[in-house]
Amino acid sequence: MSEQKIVFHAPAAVHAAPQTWPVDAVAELFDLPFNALLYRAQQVHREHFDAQEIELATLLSIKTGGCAEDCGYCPQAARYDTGVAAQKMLDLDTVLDTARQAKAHGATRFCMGAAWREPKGRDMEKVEEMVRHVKALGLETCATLGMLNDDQAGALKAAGLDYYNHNLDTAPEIYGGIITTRDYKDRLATLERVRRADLKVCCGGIIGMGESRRQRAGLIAQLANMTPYPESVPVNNLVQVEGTPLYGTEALDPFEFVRTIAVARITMPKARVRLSAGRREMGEAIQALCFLAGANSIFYGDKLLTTGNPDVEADRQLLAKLGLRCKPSGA
Ligand code: SAM
Ligand code: DTB
Ligand code: SF4
Repeated sequence: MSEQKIVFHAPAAVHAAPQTWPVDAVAELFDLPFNALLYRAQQVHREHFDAQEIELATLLSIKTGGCAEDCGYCPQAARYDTGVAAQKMLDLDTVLDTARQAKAHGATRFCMGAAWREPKGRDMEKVEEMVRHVKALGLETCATLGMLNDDQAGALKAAGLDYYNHNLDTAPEIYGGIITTRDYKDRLATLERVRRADLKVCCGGIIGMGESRRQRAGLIAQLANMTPYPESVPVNNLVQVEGTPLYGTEALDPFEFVRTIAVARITMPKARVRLSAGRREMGEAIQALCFLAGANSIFYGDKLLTTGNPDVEADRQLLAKLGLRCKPSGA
């Protein structure tokens, strides 16, 4: 019998970047029985972290309100009537006083947020100065200022910035229904520039915006398939603010939020998974489940950017009740 030459035609997908986590595989994790999912998340968590240690990150809004973007969840968008007044940028002393207090209360990371689509030249100099001084206090620095170009990312790195926060927010297929003034690929491009500047990436999203479980899996898959995946993953539960388009969205079952944390932990084993916005509305029991599911960071301080957060004393008591310790500085 003559030898037959068999030619294999590889499907197009074979040539695409390898996907560590196809959406189907992430969706299968979401569908596990709750206890099985939490057990698996706990195993992964304990392989990579001290499960009793929680990172405390304090947020400060250095430039509040008056934003030109149309993010449907955001109280700082100028076009929505939310009662958030536009303010000018905080001065250096105010930022440093807040950072010193945060450090005195045990925070190890300080994140400065601005309600901008992107920073302008004159803003950058001020932010760089803030970063330099906050870093000199011995805190890890993080900033979230909107889209960045390469020069801006490089300048922030040179000033001593450790992390840049820029969220994907949701699954690509529903993004356009939530934000129209910039698109998903703009976000991915900024994240690439952040990586190129050798900054660590803090990137996550918001749960509870009316998305399906499949779409939550889609967001986690996007994050987990970034190479490398983000060092820090904030998982926010939508804080519904009157006047924003997403106000009145049907509230998410809290167990679904816990599941999202567990799936983030399993798919991004070494990331700091932050139980972010929405803790005040969650109650202690759900927060405790989030820690069990592998969350090991929280926003710490009485305020997020414009909305409330549990107060410092309540958080200290919660951590003490659960036998959790704050991550020491430099660890
Ligand atoms: N303006 C910059 C930007 O959008 O990139 C930085 C600040 S912006 C407020 C940072 C992130 O906060 C958003 O990407 C979103 O994930 C989160 N966020 C804003 N409003 C929220 C809300 N009501 N509930 C939960 N998370 C929210
Ligand atoms: C993130 O993922 N969540 C934080 C931080 N990064 C900047 C912001 C939460 C904002 C919640 C609504 C507010 O307080 O305005
Ligand atoms: Fe502006 Fe950021 Fe709020 Fe969007 S999330 S409206 S860009 S402050």
